[in-house]
Amino acid sequence: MPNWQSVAAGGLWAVAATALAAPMNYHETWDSYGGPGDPTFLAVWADLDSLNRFNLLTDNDNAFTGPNNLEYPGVNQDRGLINNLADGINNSQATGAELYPGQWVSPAADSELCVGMYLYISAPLANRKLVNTIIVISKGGQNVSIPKDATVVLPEPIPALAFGLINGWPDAGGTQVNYATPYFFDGKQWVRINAFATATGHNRLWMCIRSDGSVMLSELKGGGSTTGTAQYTGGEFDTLSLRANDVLGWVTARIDDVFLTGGTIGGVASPGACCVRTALGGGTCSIVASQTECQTLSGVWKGGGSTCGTNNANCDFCWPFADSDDDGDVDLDDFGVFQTCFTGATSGYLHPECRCLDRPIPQEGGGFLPPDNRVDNSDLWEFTKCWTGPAILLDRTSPPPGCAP
Ligand SMILES: [Ca+2]
Ligand SMILES: [Ca+2]
Ligand SMILES: [Ca+2]
Ligand SMILES: [Ca+2]
Repeated sequence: MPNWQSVAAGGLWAVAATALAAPMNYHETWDSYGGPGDPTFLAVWADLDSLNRFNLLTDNDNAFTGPNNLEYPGVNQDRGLINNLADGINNSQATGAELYPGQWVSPAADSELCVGMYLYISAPLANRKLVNTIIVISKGGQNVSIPKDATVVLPEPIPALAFGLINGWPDAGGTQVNYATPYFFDGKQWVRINAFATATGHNRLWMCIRSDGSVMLSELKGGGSTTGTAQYTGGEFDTLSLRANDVLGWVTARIDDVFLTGGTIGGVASPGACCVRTALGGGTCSIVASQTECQTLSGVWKGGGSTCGTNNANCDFCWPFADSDDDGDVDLDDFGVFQTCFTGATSGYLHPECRCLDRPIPQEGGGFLPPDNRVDNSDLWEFTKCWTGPAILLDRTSPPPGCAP
């Protein structure tokens, strides 16, 4: 005979759907900054690994959006900038971007995450081999440097993907031959893109990442795209960075219209209600920091921003009714609970918790009548439809046919 007070909490709770915000729409044109020393500019785009900074160029030539763009000035130096999205992208000019401070973004199956930039290269083809310019999206501030050797393959993927013009590498014979070839960093290595080339003047480079690991790489100015495969597929990107170098210091590169769009936004724990069943029909509700914390309590997460309601009305401590002892399965122990509640044709519950076992009554023509205030053969039939047997977990999100857990 089960003891109502000692029925253990536990079992595998179904994971509630995570509420998703609108897709990311971040767009940096540099135009709102007052000049190279603007504290806002310095704060949003911080120094990268103590590298020299890109210049913030206050002019409006070359068909960039005015009045500013970012310039690699053609010096023999590594230069870079980093935008820690986790600290907020609230200084961008993007409409709505300030809605997502402290977030990360991930590609979603039905919403690819795209990152890109406008890239202007001053040099003619013969000198374009000298400059390297990349955009990096990464997790946890992971850095991707511009290596001296394109053949390096990391043993494990690092949480970063990058795309850009990388031409300052010698071929196997020591000669620099890659005059205009974009490269893609897939998390483990740099992959040469042969499907299209960059041009002197304006280029528009896009990298669109999907949750299945496929990555579309495009140059939209001259036209051309190809598909790559990411070795890092973990998403949760929180950092955007830009790097450039030039092996001789001859080539000016300019960057504008950096964007980050699409994907799935998440990462900031939004407190919500967590319902922990301690016995059939009863339990506790508390506001916890995250879905993860609720799962560690073996509770049912009601979603970010949810509340417990008056007298925990937002919790359904009857669910799933058939697993009365909350051990995940529906077996004879649960049937024992059912027996203690069985009233037959007599109205009224033998214990208050027995209301959980009084189920809606299916009708022949479809539909249900409401529970009838007694636990009888009709309820037994509903119970048996959820039967799994000992130690076989009831899949609460995909229960056995006819079972309404
Ligand atoms: Ca601009
Ligand atoms: Ca059970
Ligand atoms: Ca009934
Ligand atoms: Ca059991």
